[in-house]
Amino acid sequence: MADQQDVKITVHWLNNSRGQRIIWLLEELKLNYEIKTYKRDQNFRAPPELKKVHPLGKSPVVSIEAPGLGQPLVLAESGAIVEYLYEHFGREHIPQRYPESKEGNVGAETEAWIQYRYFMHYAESSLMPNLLVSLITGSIRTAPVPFFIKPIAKRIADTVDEKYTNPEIEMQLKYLEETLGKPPAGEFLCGATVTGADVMMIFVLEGAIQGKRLTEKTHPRLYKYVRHIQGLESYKKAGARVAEASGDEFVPFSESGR
Ligand SMILES: N[C@@H](CCC(=O)N[C@@H](CS)C(=O)NCC(=O)O)C(=O)O
Repeated sequence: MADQQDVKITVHWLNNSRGQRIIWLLEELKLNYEIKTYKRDQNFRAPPELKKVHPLGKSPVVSIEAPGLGQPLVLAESGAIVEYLYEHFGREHIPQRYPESKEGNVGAETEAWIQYRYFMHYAESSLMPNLLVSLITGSIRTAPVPFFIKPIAKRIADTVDEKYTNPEIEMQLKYLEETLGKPPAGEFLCGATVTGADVMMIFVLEGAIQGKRLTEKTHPRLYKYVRHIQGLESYKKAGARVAEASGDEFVPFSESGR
């Protein structure tokens, strides 16, 4: 495993974004890093400068400078960044994949590793898209359209939510609530320590709290889990670092109002 000496990590962080995942992870791994901040415009989009770092102009993006590299290595997509950082600087925090003497056997993977791999992908591929649909239907309802269009727009948004978004989000949160209540989950999703699965899931669950889909009453385990993570020293330090870098008070995504 690499130690960080001579490796410079820069996180391109956008306010109210998945970029916070990476800052939390870097604090968990106790790595040194710099933050370059970007501010969303009035349409909640990233500013064009982010496209100079990566063509899609999304956050998070991480650039890594290391001896022997002519150009910084630019990594995008939070799951890919999380995996890269763990593989180089935190391999011991990835759940063990195989039990002793079963190395490489199909189906012999540990429950913790299977859960870890699953949630690394699930966060962005299954839960997040539904919260995004919910955001879109919400903005259709409040769109500045002529008054005679408003009831039609509302009807379309309500139908999408009734037929798809609401039951889908409810089903997934119920599943997560149950998953957190049994092994291999423990204090965290894959057991007793933070893994990439938690790093990926926290932002999405914070989004569900913000959208009032997840409350202490409806999903007590999930709610407690989010608040527990938000109380960790590493999470608080991550908040303090972005506050310092951005000049704005850090507000967790769950309470950010957007
Ligand atoms: N699946 C990507 C999503 C990246 C993404 O969409 N980031 C949002 C912030 S959470 C963004 O940059 N939005 C601004 C924009 O698209 O203009 C990831 O996990 O990194």
